[in-house]
Amino acid sequence: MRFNRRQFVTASAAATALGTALPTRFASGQGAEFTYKYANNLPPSHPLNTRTKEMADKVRAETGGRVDIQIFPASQLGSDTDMLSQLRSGGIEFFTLSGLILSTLVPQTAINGIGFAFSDYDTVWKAMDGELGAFIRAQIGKAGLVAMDRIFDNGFRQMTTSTRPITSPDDLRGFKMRVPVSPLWTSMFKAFDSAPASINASELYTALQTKIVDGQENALTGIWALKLYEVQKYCSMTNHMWDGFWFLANRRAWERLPEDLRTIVARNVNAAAVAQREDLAKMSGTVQQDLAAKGIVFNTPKTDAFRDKLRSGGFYAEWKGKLGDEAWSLLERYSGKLG
Ligand code: X2X
Repeated sequence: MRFNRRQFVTASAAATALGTALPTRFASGQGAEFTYKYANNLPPSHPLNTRTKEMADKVRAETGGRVDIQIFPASQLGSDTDMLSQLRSGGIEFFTLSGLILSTLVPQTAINGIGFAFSDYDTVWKAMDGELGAFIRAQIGKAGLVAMDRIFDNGFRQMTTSTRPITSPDDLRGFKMRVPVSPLWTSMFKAFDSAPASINASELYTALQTKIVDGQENALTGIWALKLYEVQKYCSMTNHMWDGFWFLANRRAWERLPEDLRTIVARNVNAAAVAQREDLAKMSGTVQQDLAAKGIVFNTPKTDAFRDKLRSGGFYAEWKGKLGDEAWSLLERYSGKLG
């Protein structure tokens, strides 16, 4: 069939009129105007996933079904390294990633992981919801990605092993420690004189099970969700760094959303982050007992010696140089003087 121009214009006007008259569709996937993939590295049971699932439901309802966010948890779409590439190319539209791992692309996003910079959550949220977080998000923006305002909690990190408790930095000498793929993590565990191996979360359980490494470090909620108690015996409460997940969007995908839809997504993502932080705070009261019940043996080493080791090894001086004076003084505004 061939249309002349006049008929074509009439036909499309009719289609548009028909389109607006159609009933709102809530069905998942089909029918949504924007079907976006959101991927992450944690199991569905982790509050990061329960809260973002709620977020996706609210976004679907509030946009009248126009935005459908489909969640792919547990590294289903690949490792963090793979997912970061997919986010950049637009293969996935949303991704939550540790700032330390994102630093392979945007170096200054590692800053919140500087050893012993934060001593409590009050300071963490002041910094990350304040000027330090704003500075980091601006750096992310320059790399073609968009970071939502509120960072999700990944927690204060503790060290676990299958061999013996870590009681002092001496126990880390030569120790085969898994670290996520990130220059800061590697540098920190080198400063402890251990033998760090960069392994993505998707390979972590197997790496511990097959003894490629003897230990790893993660927050208690992560150790719980990833079932690392099945392949680890000891947990040493070092609180050596705090880490969070930035909720990232591919910029082109983000800008394809009309502004009113962007507002709905951003508001719900930020609300999910705040709720997820509260979930982790609540879990912190019970997760240690839960892990102990699974056979994990806890100890609480004095952390001064770990911090001294980083200081004497030049770790703080090195990272001040790498991150730059502006970033460093922003961090110290919250952490107090480091190094
Ligand atoms: O890979 C990890 O250890 C994890 C799950 O904590 C992060 O995403 C940084």
